Amino acid sequence: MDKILTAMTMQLGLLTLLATPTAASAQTLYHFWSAPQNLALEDLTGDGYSDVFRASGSNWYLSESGTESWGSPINSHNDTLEDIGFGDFDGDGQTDVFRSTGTSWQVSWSGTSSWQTLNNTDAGDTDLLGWRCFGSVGYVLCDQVPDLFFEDFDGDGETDVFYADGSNWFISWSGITDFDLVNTSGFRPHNANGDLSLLFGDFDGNGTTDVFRSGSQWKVSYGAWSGWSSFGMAGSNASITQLSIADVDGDGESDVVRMGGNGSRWQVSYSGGSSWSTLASSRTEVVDDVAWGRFDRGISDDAMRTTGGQWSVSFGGTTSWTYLNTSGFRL
Ligand SMILES: [Ca+2]
Ligand SMILES: [Ca+2]
Ligand SMILES: [Ca+2]
Ligand SMILES: [Ca+2]
Repeated sequence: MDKILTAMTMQLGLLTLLATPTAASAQTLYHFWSAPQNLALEDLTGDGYSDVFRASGSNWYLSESGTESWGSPINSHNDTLEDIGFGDFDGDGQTDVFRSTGTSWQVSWSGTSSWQTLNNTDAGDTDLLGWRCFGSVGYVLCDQVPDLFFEDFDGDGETDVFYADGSNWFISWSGITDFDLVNTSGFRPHNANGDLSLLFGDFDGNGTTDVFRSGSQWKVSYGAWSGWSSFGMAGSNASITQLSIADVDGDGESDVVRMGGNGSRWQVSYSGGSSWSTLASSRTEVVDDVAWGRFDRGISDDAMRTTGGQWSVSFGGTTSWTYLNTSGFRL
């Protein structure tokens, strides 16, 4: 996710309370986070196909399986993709929608219910977005970045909530428990400068989500509780922003896909352990141009793109682009 989408300069005002300028004369630049994509691919209906979710600012809409028309709104919430997260917190196979009010976490079951309280503990006090502020000459730069991440770290089929405070990693199991301290690490999904620095995937295929670090030697924290392990992992000089995590061969282990910065092609490192091989040639889309979902009964993740008033899919990221739907709404 790109950290900077909107830049606003604000003089001393209300929002200054959110940051700590390094000097009284320093000007503070705020980069407010906005979702990198305007559509989300989530299985809210629980049939195994990804649905395309859109939030208009007053309503939520769903294109079932990405092939159906939008139809009537599934809900009348005004929360947009900047304000919400996705996970299956009750493990019924239907993705639910999450938000934080700042004092509690709330869930809209399958995206169709009213907001219900999920968590009122100290965990629930944590917000979806946080600030990273750092000094430059004459300026303090503040980037707003996601602070909560939604993955299944114990493999029970219920999505858990991950939070890193710069010293420790915490997980709220199924989003309903208080934060459990699971690891001691200064790494955060976005670092002190607000740059993306961690990704998530299941690289050993045991059903628990692992935490991934890029670099010349990739490293993984299994289940977010183990120390960093480089055993069996490859590495690359590719920027983490050129990497996307998906299971393109459907073996249950997450693969690392490189999009951009290496010619017009996509490359793959299977399970993050093999050296690069070509996944698709003549492929110019970069990470933010695509989203991964499931659009057929195959076992691999499929890439979706939105260009020219049309949605199309590359099955397993390898096939040529195949028509999915006609829509002017873009990722
Ligand atoms: Ca659910
Ligand atoms: Ca879980
Ligand atoms: Ca795992
Ligand atoms: Ca795989």
